[in-house]
Amino acid sequence: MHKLTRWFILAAAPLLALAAEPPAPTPEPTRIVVECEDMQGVAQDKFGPGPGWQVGRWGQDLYQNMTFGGVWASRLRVAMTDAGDNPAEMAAEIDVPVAGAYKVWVKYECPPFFNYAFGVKIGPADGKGPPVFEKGYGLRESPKHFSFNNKPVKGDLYWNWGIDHDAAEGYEARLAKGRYRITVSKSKSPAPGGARSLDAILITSDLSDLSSPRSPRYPLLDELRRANHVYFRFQSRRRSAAHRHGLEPLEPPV
Ligand SMILES: [Ca+2]
Repeated sequence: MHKLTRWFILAAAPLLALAAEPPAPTPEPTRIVVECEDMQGVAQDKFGPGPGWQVGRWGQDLYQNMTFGGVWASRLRVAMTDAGDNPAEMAAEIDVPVAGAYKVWVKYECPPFFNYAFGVKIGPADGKGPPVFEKGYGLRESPKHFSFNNKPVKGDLYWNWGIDHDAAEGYEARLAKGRYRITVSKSKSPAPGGARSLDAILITSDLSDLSSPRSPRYPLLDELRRANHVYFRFQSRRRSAAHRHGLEPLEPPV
């Protein structure tokens, strides 16, 4: 082989190797998920809306069960409370792995023409220090990401084929690395107010205007899937006496 050709091959080889490498994957955002039905303060033995926070069961308690067949609820459960403004809180502790700007999304049922006011507060888990995030959610005029929309919508959203009222509302927060306590409380709804039905909270470093920017058809659900928080629900095959006598419907198979 000619000396010059051999020199060219040797010199070009590293460049060819570089060119063949696949592009670096886009880094995934940090996603912190809290399922509302799992928060401390949710009465696990009470169902539907009550004065405190209780469990809402997919297929039985949610607004959407009463209006049409399409219902999207992460883990088939929500946290519910009635339309009142008595003090009632639920809380969870979270770890923020990296300091930065985050968006605090809450997905909840939002049928038109009502307010569903609640507050979200994030503060140090040890209680030493003021909240770093405090915001009111659930008002009609607040922009939200509704199903079948690819941009935030203010006001009420009504479908003539049924009331689809899945919505996510989110606000930015600046969080340092550390452990926090996130608290959700009932707050006074301007009239008319409706019972609250909260599915999940996502704290994400993706600051998009949409809660599920890679698949905006349904609020938040695609991001919850990408967060990949493994979930199992076990069901006993033994029927309780209430089931045998038809006093309590069986839950759908999962
Ligand atoms: Ca849920």
